[in-house]
Formats: sequence, C-alpha cells, structure tokens
Amino acid sequence: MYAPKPILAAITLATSFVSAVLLPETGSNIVQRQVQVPLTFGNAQWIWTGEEAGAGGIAPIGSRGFRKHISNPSSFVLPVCLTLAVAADNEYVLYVNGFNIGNDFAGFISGASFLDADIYNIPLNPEGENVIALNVTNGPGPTDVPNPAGVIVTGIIEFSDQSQEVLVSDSTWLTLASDTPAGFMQPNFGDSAWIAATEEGLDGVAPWGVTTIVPTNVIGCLNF
Ligand SMILES: *[C@@H]1O[C@H](CO)[C@@H](O)[C@H](O)[C@H]1NC(C)=O
Ligand SMILES: [Ca+2]
Repeated sequence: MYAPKPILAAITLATSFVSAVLLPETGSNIVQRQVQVPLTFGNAQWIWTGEEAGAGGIAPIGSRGFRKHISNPSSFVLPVCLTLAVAADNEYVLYVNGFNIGNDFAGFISGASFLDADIYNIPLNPEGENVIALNVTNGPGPTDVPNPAGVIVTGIIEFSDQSQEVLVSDSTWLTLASDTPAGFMQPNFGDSAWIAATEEGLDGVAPWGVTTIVPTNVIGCLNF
C-alpha cells in the first residue's frame, strides 16, 4: 500500500534517493508507480533570460541559472515524486533540492542535445520546499560567436493522494541574465532578485524543431 506517513516518507526518502535515480530496477518486490498521463512537451516553452535577440535569437555564450519552486497544494497533499524531461541548447546540469540529478554535455560535442530529452524519475521532499534548478550553458559553437540558447522542461509531479500535475518550463521559472551564481541549486538560495524567464516558443519552434521523449524511460518513482 502506498501513501506512507509523511515522517516515514521523509526518512525513507534519503535511503531511496540513490536507487530511485538509478532506475530502472527490475527486482520482483519493487513496485513502480506509473505516470498516468503521457509526458509530452505540449505546453512547454523553450525559455532563456531575455538576453536573446527575439525568440530563438542569438544569446551570449555562457552559463545561466534557472529555478522553479514546486508548491504544495495543501498541507495534506504532499509532493512525493517528479518525472522530468529536459533538453537544452547547449548543455545543462540538473539539480533537485540541491542534489545533482544528472546532466547532458553532448550539446558541446554534437551541438544537438536538444533533439532527445533526458528523462529523470526523482523522489521529492514531501514536507519541505522542492526546487528544481538548472545550470544551462550556451556553448561557443564552431565559430565562437553568440548563438541560440534555450532549455525546455516538462514533468509530472505525483502527490501523496496519488493525484498528478503537469509542470512545464515557462515564464514562471526564474533566471538571471548573468553567470549562474555559486550555490544557486540550494532550495533556500535567495532568488528574490531573479527575473521571470523569457518564453521563446513551444516545442517544435525553430531553430530546435521537435524534441523527442522516449516513453519507455517514463517510469515514475519507486514505491517507497
Ligand atoms: C555552470 O556550468 C558551467 C559549465 O559546465 C560551469 O563552468 C559552471 O561552474 C557552472 N556553474 C555553477 C554555479 O554550477
Ligand atoms: Ca547554443
């Protein structure tokens, strides 16, 4: 039976964190909660800092931070799991609640890490603040000149009552039009001076085209 007491969930969160990030596991006693709705980039926006010249226009080379706070619907409905798809131009490091969850540096090599999204299944902190943080770096490209930059995210948050909610990158995400500051990934990092991210267009918009999500990687979190 799922829906653990919150305190128990908080204790098991720490121990289940590593194995959950290393999904998939196939042990016979492990029950995976399936995401109930398809994970798509449908309403997700490519976002950046506003430094770009128009939607998908050129942006300075360098790293920019992005933060998204996940709010609890009520003190009785607690967020327990996040399934997330991320793609970036050119590369990113993903953090949730200060933990380094994963990265994709392929964009520096191939220039095309935005063609396929990376999928993550991440336990959330049911009782505290949950913050997604991305350090996204716009690479120099072959000619070392400013070039398009963006990041696109879609996710499904699962709550303790097994309800699910879609989360997408849009102007509710916070960013800074300057180098990603040290410590930016910590949930309690002071971001009151951060600005709303600029929307560059939906999945499919030039110059990125359609970004693929492989459904078999969308598996939800371990039933801890
Ligand atoms: C952001 O990523 C770049 C490129 O990998 C790295 O040089 C920089 O140190 C990172 N910044 C933070 C605050 O993590
Ligand atoms: Ca770029």
